[in-house]
Amino acid sequence: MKSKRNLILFLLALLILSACSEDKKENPGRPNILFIMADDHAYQAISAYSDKLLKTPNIDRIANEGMLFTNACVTNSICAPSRATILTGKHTHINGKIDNGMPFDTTQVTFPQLFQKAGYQTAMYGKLHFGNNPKGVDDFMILPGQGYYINPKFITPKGDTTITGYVTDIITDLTIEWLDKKRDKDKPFMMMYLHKAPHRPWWPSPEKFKAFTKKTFPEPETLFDDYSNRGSAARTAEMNLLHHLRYGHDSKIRPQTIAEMGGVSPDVPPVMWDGIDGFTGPYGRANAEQKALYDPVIDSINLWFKNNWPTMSDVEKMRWKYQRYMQDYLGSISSVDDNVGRVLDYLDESGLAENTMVVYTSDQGFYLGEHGWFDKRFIYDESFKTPLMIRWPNQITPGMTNDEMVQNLDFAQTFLEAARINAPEDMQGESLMPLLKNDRASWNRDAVYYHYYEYPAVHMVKRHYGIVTKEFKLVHFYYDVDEWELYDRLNDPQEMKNVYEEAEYAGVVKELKTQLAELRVKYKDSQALDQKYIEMTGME
Ligand code: SGN
Ligand code: CA
Repeated sequence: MKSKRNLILFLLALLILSACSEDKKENPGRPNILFIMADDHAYQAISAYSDKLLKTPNIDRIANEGMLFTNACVTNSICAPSRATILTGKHTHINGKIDNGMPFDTTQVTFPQLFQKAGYQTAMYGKLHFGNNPKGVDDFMILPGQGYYINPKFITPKGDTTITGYVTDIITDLTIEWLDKKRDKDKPFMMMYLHKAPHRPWWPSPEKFKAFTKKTFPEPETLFDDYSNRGSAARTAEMNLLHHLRYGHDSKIRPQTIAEMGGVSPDVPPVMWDGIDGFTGPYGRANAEQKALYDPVIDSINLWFKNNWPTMSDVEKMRWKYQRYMQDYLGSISSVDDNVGRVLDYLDESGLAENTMVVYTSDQGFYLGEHGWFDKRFIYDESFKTPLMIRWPNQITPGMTNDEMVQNLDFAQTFLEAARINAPEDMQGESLMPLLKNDRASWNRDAVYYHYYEYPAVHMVKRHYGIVTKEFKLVHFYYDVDEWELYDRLNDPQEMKNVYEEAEYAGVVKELKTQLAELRVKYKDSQALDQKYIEMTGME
């Protein structure tokens, strides 16, 4: 009798349990969000996209266990404006952060504030780039401005602090500590884990510096681009590896050694070798013990440079600079990958992985020698596109790839919908939720809008706006020139030929111009903004 009753109880319990787990699948408790963003991380340097340059097994896990977006892009390819767009879900002409120099209007609604109001625990660790006290976060430790690679300073709610070590490791230690010990575990969390790396001056940890300076990387096909068949903007930009990469700053050659050698740099005036933020920045901040770890490698580079540089041709110099650039840039990313692995392991060990949406992205893409360039800013693919992958167990089918035109503009609404929090009507993106659920029929965007403003400024990329579809890219460089460019993305993926004037594309130009005008109305952008720019910045 008793055993029969026990059996019934057991079956009942089983029924309830299985109903619960069904419910969890269909309608999980509010998910945690872990938003991971690196600074200037090109998709070309993530093996989930291409393993030509670097293996990133940990970052790849997010794509393999979730969804990889191959056409993700930004609205304005520069650091602080991208972050302002991510936080507000609005284009930069609406949130006011049109370039790195403009202040961010902190009275605006940002998505972390909405999470906080909805009962989430929120935190932000790492590089924000602007503002002292980010709103909507229960805890924060952010780098002031660009921050430092070595022994970084942090702004915290309790005041400033400096932590000894390498920035990528430190931001990760702090993130794991918050997840493990500092947050209220009864609430879901929304954590922004924001790396400084691999931003210029591309400063690897001592171990990665040692390992990566032994490697040689394949050159991009367009390393020696002469910018023919394009407009004047590509020719006048100052981000060419041969001409604009600084010797002391970017190549880890000691400034005093260059001075000793005298006149080795026809392109760059000596004064540029010792900016406070460059070589002398990270190296100058290092203590004796840290310097000793870097010195043997730097000394061998110096020796090689001293013996070889004076007799090298421009082609050889370009090749050498490209290799030095990749060694430092990819070495910096390799630490980001190791540290992302630590956080993913923590999520697994703590049992958090199951109900946590993990996002990996960058504030924009970057040139890794394509068109002879470093840096970003242009609407051309390498800087316009940005890596994006999202893992969300039980919600996203693992291993999916998606090629829809999605933007950093969409992140806020996506995270809000995932957490079932209402998004404000005036956010300008689209929630990516239908795509995450593989419901492509509910997604009907076929073109995105882009607008870059920061000019005249470092790297001298002219102001421009444009429309991009999967097939074409139409761009208007409108300031101090009046030039249009059209690229056929499918037939000319490297964007080597502007076909704007070609008769066979006349129909495409006409159609895209109409669509571009509609987008400018939809997103409330207008040429009058030039006037706003002048008023706001005082620059013509
Ligand atoms: C610095 C860098 C530039 C970079 C801008 C903006 N020069 O000025 O190369 O484009 O930041 O970067 S450096 O010599 O000081 O490193 S952003 O990521 O903040 O937009
Ligand atoms: Ca950046």
